Amino acid sequence: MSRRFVAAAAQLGPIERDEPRASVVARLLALLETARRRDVRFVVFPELALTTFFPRWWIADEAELDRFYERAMPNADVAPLFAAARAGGIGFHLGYAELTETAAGKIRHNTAILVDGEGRIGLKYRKIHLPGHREHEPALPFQHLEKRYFVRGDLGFPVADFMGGKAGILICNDRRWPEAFRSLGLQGAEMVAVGYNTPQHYPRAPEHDRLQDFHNHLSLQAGAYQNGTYVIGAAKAGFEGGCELIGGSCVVAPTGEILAVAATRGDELVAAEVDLDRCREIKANIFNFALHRQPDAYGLLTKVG
Ligand code: CDV
Repeated sequence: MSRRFVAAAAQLGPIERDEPRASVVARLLALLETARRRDVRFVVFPELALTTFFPRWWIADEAELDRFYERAMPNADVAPLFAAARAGGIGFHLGYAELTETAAGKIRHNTAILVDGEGRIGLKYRKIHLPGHREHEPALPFQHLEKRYFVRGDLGFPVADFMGGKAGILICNDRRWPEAFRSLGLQGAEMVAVGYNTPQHYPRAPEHDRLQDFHNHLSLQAGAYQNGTYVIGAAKAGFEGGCELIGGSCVVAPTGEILAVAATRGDELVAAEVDLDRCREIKANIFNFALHRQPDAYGLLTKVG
């Protein structure tokens, strides 16, 4: 498989709380069709791409909460997406809420997968950095209950052979943590998919509202450059459930340069050519880990407590 192809972030505009899966999947299919027409081989959909960003609401009714989770992947709702990707030979990244039934009860993860052009799941990741809070905080303009609705991912930061190179996944808040990106970089990642739902307004530090787009690109670009990898960041954007989400979906080169960026906060395909061999420009030089890293001096990074 060629290591040179067109990749794209498939930004989504708002998904309202009552929007049925079938309608969301139809939107994903429309983006996939645009990708096919533009000869795109790999498409990155956002974090929790099948539903609204439900952690913004306190949901006391368990049946109502369960409605936002997938119990199997693929399943009947997303089967048309897998079929279209297979028909077009297009790989994709999909974020979704995952529910696993165990003898001990329900386990909930914020999950994302990479699916190859033949419709096979090649990598699964469960979000490790879960932001927000566990309890209802009615004084806030909206909740961020990821710490309540998900448990920490238990799959580490895996990388897989994918699309002729090595690929990994981070989910939203993970992108702000250099250790998360470096964990993928240390395994040779050449392409990292990052889906996100980032509110424009951060109630605990509103002075940073004007910086949300800057901090998004700062994190994605630094992660790309410091690890010599392409990064494809896909937002859920726009006014969703009364909350404004940033856009800025982009494709970032291993040099840290943004190759393409969204012009809207709606459904939009943001495509750029990637050449995975270009990762070597960074990996073999300024960030040649074997030659220049000093891990024995970094003990504090893994000290617990
Ligand atoms: N979905 C997220 O992880 N959102 C966080 C917000 C809450 C700060 C983010 O890091 O963008």
